[in-house]
Amino acid sequence: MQHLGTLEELPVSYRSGLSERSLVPLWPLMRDALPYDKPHRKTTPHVWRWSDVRPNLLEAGHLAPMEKAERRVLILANPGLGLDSIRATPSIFIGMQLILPGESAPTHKHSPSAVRMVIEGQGGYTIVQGERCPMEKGDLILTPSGLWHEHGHDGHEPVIWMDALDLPAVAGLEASYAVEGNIQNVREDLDSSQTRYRRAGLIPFESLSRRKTDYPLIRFPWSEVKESLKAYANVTPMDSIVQLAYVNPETGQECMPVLGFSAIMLRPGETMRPRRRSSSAVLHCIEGQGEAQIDGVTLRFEDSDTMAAPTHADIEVSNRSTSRPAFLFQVDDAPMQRKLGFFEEFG
Ligand code: 1HN
Repeated sequence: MQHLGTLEELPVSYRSGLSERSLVPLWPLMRDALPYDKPHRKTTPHVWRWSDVRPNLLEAGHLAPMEKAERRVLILANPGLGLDSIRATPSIFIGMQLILPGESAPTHKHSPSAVRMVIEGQGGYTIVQGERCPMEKGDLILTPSGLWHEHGHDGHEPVIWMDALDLPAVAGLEASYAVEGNIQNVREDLDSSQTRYRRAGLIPFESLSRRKTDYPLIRFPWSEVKESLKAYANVTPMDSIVQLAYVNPETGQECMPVLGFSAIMLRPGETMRPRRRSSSAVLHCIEGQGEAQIDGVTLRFEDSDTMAAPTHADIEVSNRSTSRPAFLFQVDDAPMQRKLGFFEEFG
């Protein structure tokens, strides 16, 4: 292996001359910038337990009135990246959001893209660009870059969901900003998952001859996803992973540009060993319990717990129940890595 020169080997006067001119020699930094074989990763395998998150979020309901919060969110900050960096992984922002009966969160739009995965409570809704999306447990609702969105709550108990955003990637490019908006006019018809895109494999005929819309389908109801996973599991051998990707029904490609979303079913007693990937990921347990091994770290999880996996991680996830399936929601940054040309799968 090549031995590269260090900063200390350079004359002090040369180094200070460089600094004064905002110049930096690469060769002492070369192995930091390009480590051999695997990236240096600060992100640590981590689990945020619902039993820790939930009471603190409910307390925020008393401490932070909506007028003072805009969005009442607790951020899942990866300890390896530091609390200030407000990232679950290098590219994924995860927050847990609480909205109380009668409250609303004002209309805005922003350059980062977001999704919501509903965790508990009934009567919540999100309006995305005039489309009213009911929020039931396990529903996935997209609020892509540049689309107006606001939240409301007609029910009687607290509603909580998980927000996943590509904020770290967008903010890293100094491109993150928001615009305030007015209350939206809501279209009368049901959301597109119940009307135009009621069933996989069927799309409005006229969309064959017009330019593809970026976000034809905004809401993916969990009832449909869960049934689809169970049906798929029936024809999938035990050594294969039962995993469905949330895609744009018109293009068949990932439904958002930066982050990818998928749902996994682990049958009773099943262990999945996905190939090692260059992408980082967040795994959220919608239902069930089990144990994950992420780069050798054992993380036990149950309902509504959320885990972070670094890039290039070795991952194994087991359903520890012998009678009930476990359902996981996965967020990863593979779509961005594919577009940038460096996504890899190993082994
Ligand atoms: C945001 O706009 C929402 O619209 C949720 O509900 C979480 C986290 C960071 C930045 C913007 C929302 C967010 C956010």
